[in-house]
Amino acid sequence: MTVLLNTQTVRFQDKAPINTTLVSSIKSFEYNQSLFEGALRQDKLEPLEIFKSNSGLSGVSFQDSRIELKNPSFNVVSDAFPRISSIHKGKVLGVIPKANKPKGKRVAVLFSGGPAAGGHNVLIGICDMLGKDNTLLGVRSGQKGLIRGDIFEISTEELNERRNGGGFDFLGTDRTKIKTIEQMAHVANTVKQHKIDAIVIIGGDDSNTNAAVLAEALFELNCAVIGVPKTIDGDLQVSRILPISFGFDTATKIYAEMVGNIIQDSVSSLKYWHFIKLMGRSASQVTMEVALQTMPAVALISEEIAKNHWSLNDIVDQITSAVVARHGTGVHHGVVLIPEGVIEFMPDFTGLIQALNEYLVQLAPELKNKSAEEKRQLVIKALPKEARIVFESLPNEFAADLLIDRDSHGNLQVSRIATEQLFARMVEERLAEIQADPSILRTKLHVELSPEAIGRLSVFNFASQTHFIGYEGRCGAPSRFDATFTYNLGIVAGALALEGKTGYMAAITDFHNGGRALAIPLTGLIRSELRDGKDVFVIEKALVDTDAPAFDYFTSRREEWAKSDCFSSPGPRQYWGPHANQMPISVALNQGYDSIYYSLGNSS
Ligand code: FBP
Repeated sequence: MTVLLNTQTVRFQDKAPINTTLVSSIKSFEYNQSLFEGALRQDKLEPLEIFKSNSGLSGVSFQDSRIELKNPSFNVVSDAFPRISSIHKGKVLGVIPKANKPKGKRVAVLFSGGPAAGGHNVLIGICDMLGKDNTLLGVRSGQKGLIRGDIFEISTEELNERRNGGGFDFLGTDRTKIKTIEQMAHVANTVKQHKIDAIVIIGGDDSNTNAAVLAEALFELNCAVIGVPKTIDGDLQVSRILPISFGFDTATKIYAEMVGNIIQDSVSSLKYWHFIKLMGRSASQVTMEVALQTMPAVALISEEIAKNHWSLNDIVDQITSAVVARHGTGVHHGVVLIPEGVIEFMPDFTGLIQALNEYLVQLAPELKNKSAEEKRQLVIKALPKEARIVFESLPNEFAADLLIDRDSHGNLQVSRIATEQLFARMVEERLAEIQADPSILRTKLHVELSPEAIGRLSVFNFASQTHFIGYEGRCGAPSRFDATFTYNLGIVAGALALEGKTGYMAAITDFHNGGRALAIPLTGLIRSELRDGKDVFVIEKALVDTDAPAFDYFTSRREEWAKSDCFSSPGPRQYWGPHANQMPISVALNQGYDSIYYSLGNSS
């Protein structure tokens, strides 16, 4: 017998008139002003003690902090950046208050690269430091806007509407890199036309490298260029002087909330293994932090994979071992965290990706307008033997993912590679192999199971769900940490601009101890790398340090996390209440702090 469910539309016969008071409060949410956002707009931003004065923010001057950066590329960098290098001399600057601020300066600001939470507070920090006697200009659409001269004057009112708000929507952002002489000439024109004294570039490692290039090029025009460290990836860090970039805390808190919810679902539904890829580009900083916050069954760390030369098959075996071991104790669910850039770190893929990067440029005209399969065949023919073997062993859809266009910096767009699906599928296949031949367990996976457990495994129906969590975390409202951090980064950047200090990146450190403002010379961070016989300048990405305390702690706990469901669900980020001042766990561990609560300014 088939039972059909009758459905009906519930009708309000005695429809009440819409309440006008209710309507006006709902309408007030339009244009991004939810109740939550409205409350955030009212929240005060706290400057570090050193910037406080009776009338607005105190002016500051920059002085030698006695911290010196040793750059192994010193000679090459000095030759390429002679003007700014001769001023920087590798010295990190600290700040001291001074009575008066310069007047009449015009400072332009732009966002560059992917969005990160807190960008608007950087603008507020700059604006507050400039005060009424100077002018803040906004550049639309990143460095592209600088080339086009797409610039407008920013008002305090416009900024206040975005206080503590997420996103980069006020100015927009993009990934244009200023590299040609022609582009540089356009920028010089913009500087002259708008009488710009300083440009603040809010960006990641590539954008800050570009900031140094601009600082050198605009030196004669007396236009200072200043960087602000932004990226959710957490790969722009400088040991004790810049523990983290802004945006990382908010993104990892959002991801940790989502992962915590998924783990909670998995221990409730009792049937799925969830494979979750987390954004963060090459470095596994994001995955490490989310793992420390949520304690999943498995978390892959790309840097460890590279260090141990683990191949794709090794990793599949490791995950399968965890699945089998948990199955042996009656647990048929779990969560695997996968860093976005993991494939770049597997030795069998490194050569393939390098070869593909090269051939995709060389073969570009031939590949144009070809179908996916035609492209695959052309690439197979061009690849050297070892890379070809790996490429041909991949499922078709995954191989096609590897052929997508590179970004403007020539990077593989790892966010578009479906590694979470690849791992889920390969673990399923490996389990099927084991079910067909249980001796693999001992010979390949080195797992000993009782005959009874093997019997149960033979009827195990492995079910997986895959997720990619990334864009969800870049534009949320900044966590309390990021809100305060970004405001103060803006203040430092504003002060650097007023003082005409060119080629520096604003930094805040000592999060546990009131905060300390610093200015890092970009020429101390830039390294030269030989690529295709040419010197290329880069700020090296800060990857997960497998000798650092955060990684040590992670490895000391992960077996426990794999065995049992001792997970943690951190919930939404806190804005008010006792735990609003939590900073990233990996930062607290690596910096050697004694608490996970930060104190910046008066916030404690
Ligand atoms: P930035 O390094 O510019 O901050 O960008 C970070 C990031 O969010 C990465 O984690 C991710 O791989 C990439 O941007 C995605 O870029 P896009 O926004 O161009 O899709």
